[in-house]
Amino acid sequence: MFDGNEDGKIDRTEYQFEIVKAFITLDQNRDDYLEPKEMPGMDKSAFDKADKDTDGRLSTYEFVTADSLKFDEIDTNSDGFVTETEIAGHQKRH
Ligand SMILES: [Ca+2]
Ligand SMILES: [Ca+2]
Ligand SMILES: [Ca+2]
Repeated sequence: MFDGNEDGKIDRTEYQFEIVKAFITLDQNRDDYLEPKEMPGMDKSAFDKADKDTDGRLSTYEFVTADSLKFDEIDTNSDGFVTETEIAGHQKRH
């Protein structure tokens, strides 16, 4: 799902694109904000951290810059690519 050019690795550009796509998919009522109920998989503390203006919903910018979704956070070996393994490991930690 994350690997656009199917080389098993996702670079930063590809990753940002996938995050935006995920946002659009999750935004069921198309109001350009994600509410907690639109993201059942996200835990409350991660949501609150990402909700920087504390209005109870995430804008695209808040979502893309969320700590738990940061590229650098997922790229644990810092080679500039995220792999399936790194994503799986990241999901386990959150
Ligand atoms: Ca929404
Ligand atoms: Ca917000
Ligand atoms: Ca990596």
